[in-house]
Amino acid sequence: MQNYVSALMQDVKAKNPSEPEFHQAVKEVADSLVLVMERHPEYRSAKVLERMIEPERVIMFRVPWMDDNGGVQVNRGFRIEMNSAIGPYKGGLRFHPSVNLGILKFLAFEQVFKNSLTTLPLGGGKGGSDFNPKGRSDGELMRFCQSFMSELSRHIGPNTDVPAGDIGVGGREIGYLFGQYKRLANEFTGVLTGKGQNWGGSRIRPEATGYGAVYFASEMLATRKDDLTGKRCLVSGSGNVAQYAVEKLVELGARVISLSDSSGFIIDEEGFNAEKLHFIMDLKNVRRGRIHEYVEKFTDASYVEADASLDHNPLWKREAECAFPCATQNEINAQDAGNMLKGGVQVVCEGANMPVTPDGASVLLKSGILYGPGKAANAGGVAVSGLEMAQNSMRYGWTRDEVDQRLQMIMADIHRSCVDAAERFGTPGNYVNGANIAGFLKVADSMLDQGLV
Ligand code: NDP
Ligand code: 2IT
Repeated sequence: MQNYVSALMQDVKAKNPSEPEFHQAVKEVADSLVLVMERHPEYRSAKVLERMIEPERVIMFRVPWMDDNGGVQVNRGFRIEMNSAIGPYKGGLRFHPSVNLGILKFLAFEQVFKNSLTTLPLGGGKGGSDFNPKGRSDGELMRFCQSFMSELSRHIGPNTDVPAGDIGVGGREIGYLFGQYKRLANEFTGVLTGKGQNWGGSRIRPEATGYGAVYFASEMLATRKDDLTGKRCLVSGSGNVAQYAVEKLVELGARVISLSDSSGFIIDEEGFNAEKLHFIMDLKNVRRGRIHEYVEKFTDASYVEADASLDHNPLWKREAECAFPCATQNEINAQDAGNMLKGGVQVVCEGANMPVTPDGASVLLKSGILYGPGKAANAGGVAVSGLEMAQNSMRYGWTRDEVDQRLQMIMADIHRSCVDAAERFGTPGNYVNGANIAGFLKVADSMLDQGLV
């Protein structure tokens, strides 16, 4: 069966050159599915995985817009409609200069499995642009979003494809995108999630990814009769996911000592509290500043600038019991993973998508610590997006408590599915295999039911 994986990977690399992140995401899933394919020849003969690797549709488009100086700017826009076997395409939009086809295909592929795990009827997709929002004025952002949506609007719809936020796309951007969609389509529908509270957004959606990751970590710890109280935690990133992971960790009595951005990381040995987090949220979301500004206000904390010449990130050398990578893909390599273990880490819970390299993941898996992969651990965000869609369909909104309860139930269900699937397919305790297998089976069976489409 290893031959099946290597033949598949050869084909993936030949057909999708220069897309290393996509190859990486496919390889991880294919490796997890070896035993599934052995036990279920019907998936092989129907070429289910081969079909899942091929997006149902890829949309690429020009995004022209005018900057504040009257200069013409041209960016590239994308939407990958990966799989609609179990529901409309669903997944975020990323605005970051590193965005390209391969990165969005990796994210769309991951999204298919993640969305399947949520228990909700959500297909998988992802999109975005190589547009860099940093340093752009509100006006520039709005004009970019309007131009982006002018094209995207013809491809999406509340029963077809429902985008949301990701890196560089938060409430402000969703607002501009929604406004333009509504104007073009002349209808008010739940075509995007992560909307503002006043115009159809679900309560807890901004918090959901970070909170969900913490709920997932609690579930993992509970299997060892442990919890987060008093645990020293490292968190990377300082955006949407990181901020609400910290909020929930602090609420549950953990001591969170770090945050980062692409320029460096801060360490606050005392741990964050509500006042410090309020400062961080204002800094990042309102003033749109950099994380190093934290140490100017809280002078006991320290800042370490990122050093690209190092083969490791010193953040992950800090002593801690839990790590929540919440920045971006491949931020933890094998050396970082080894350093984490030396520093006492017992839990790695991925708020970001694919933050650990394959070599790093194999170090973590061999160690026997609790390692929750992003497609399970960060599924709370898209799950509450699914709940936002349900509320929009009903033209009704649930309370904060109702949404939070559902989120907690969903994260517990995802955790149970991963544990069960890992056990059934011979690798108990391996959440990576469990998430890939459980996510795959639901989509694969639906594809078999629906014939060759
Ligand atoms: P934000 O844009 O709010 O924040 C991103 C954070 O990550 C920033 O601190 C940013 O720093 C840092 N970062 C981004 N790119 C890089 C890079 N190339 N190198 C180092 N640091 C980087 O994004 P989110 O918090 O929404 O997303 C974070 C991660 O979580 C992503 O992997 C995303 O795919 C994933 N995710 C997000 C969900 C959501 O609901 N938003 C749901 C599930 C997963 P800087 O400001 O310097 O760029
Ligand atoms: O990676 C992700 O799951 C997201 N960016 C959230 C997607 C969504 O549709 O809410």
